[in-house]
Amino acid sequence: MKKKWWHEKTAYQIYPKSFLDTNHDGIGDLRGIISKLDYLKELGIGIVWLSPVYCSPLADQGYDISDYYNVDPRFGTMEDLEELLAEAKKRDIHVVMDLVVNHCSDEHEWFKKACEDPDGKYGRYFFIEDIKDGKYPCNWRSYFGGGVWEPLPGHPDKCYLHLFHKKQPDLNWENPEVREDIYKMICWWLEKGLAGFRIDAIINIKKVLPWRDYPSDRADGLCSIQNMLEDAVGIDDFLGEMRDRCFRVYDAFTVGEVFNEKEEDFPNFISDDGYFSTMFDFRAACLGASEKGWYDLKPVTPDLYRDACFFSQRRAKDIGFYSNIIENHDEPRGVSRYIPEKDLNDTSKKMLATLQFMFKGLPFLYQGQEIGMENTVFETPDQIDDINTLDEYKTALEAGLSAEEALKAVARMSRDNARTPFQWSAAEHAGFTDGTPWLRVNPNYRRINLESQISDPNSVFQYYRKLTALRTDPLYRDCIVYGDFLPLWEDQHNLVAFLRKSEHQTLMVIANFQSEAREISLDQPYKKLVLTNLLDAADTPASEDERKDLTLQGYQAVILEL
Ligand code: TEU
Ligand code: CA
Repeated sequence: MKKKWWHEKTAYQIYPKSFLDTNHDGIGDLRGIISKLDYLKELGIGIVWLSPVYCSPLADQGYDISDYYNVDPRFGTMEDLEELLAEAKKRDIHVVMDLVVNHCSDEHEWFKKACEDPDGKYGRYFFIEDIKDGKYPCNWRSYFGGGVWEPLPGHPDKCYLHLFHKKQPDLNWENPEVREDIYKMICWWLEKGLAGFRIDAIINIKKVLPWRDYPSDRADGLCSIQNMLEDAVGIDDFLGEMRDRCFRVYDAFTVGEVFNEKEEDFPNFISDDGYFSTMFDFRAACLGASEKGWYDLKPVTPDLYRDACFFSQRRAKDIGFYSNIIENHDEPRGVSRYIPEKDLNDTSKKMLATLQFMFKGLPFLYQGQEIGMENTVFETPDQIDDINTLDEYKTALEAGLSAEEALKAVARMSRDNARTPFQWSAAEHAGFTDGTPWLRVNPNYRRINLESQISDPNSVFQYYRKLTALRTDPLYRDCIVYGDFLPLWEDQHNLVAFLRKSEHQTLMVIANFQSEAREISLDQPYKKLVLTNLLDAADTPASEDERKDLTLQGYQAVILEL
């Protein structure tokens, strides 16, 4: 694996709508982000990914783009964005934006023209078909519920394809003109000084053609899109072309949002000559998922969590770098998902953070993770904003759950958990806005907020700062960034332990993923306690015995130099 400038960085995802509002409209904006660049620098961030700020009706919060070349006025102006890029550059922060090209918005010019003339040039930008005898071309279920076909506005005998929401018509990648327009747009942004892109939902660009049905898997008679993804062949041509025409020319940094790639394809995605620089590791995020829907989610145990992370560590090996996450804007808060509620505290939060930073790969924080933000509470269904959650709520009701049960079930997984405004302070609306926030602030903001953590040396925030600093510390950098991953004691219950090993150094990471203390005996006394999440155990003990026979408290994590 060739070394790259970005390997040593820590990355951070901003969900602009919920980051910081500066003009009282209750919606986060680019000026808010600019004002917090120093904060991100202080946290040790070197790469920032902005979720979409392009013009959009916000049906899916910006993942439905109506103009790829402009900033939505709700987020600011193109001048604001240019200023953000320039100010970030001054601080050695590389900015990447979201590349959403599986689909656009139904309010995009292309789609409007397609509706005007389905047989013309722009009709071929989408997948438009005839409705024959009242039947749609195939029985796939959209990710956000219902079928993937929708009657084409103005043409009741025709329909168009949308794998996501009906306001997100899929772009036809088979059409070379579409690809040319997309590449032109990508290069235009890279020319502007963007470091690269996070690439949305990209596995979906290749469809199985001609359209075909698969056996239905729910009472609605439809089938999961998963079926067609397994059958689809030929995505490599598209991804290779995009890399060669765009990313390679500008030496761009790219991170793919890739679910469900085929095992044999993995090296093509993130090896030295891969389609992307890196891709997210979603293996833990997918744990417990059920074909039936969120209401049927299976619990995630510490052992399952470990096994998922270790699987990915082994798989990436020397091939390339995964981007490691514990959450993002599509997931509940990682601390609420992976730690039992009764054990959710600063120590357990720091334990998860330690693991994320000590696995091989690029650590990707999601806004608010660094202060230990938790899932929010939903008292009534009308507090749900997210289209995905609303659909899952409906699915749960249809499956026979009571309204109360359904709400409880979807609350665990709701994407809104991650989308509540950033908790800057204990002031009204958590200091996010002095207007009315677009989404209700998590009621726990007086307990969990940045302001109180900045001044507290033992806070979750200050612990994250230690982790980002460790990653660039000349004493450990080489081992943490490039050291081999070697799993330990996988037969043990509720224990996540491994070595990171470079030519000159071995670090041992042990996380006691349970509330009970546990004893661990090493073969040799370790040399140095590099970091622990326990407040009163920060110094390396003098006695050899204490450095050989360890007692780890509940949720204690240690990084030891051997
Ligand atoms: O997500 C792609 C995706 O596959 C999601 O449907 C994901 O499985 C789901 O959100 C989990 O709950 C990307 C974006 O990250 C997401 O925010 C968008 O809604 C989606 O694409 C459509 O653009
Ligand atoms: Ca605003």
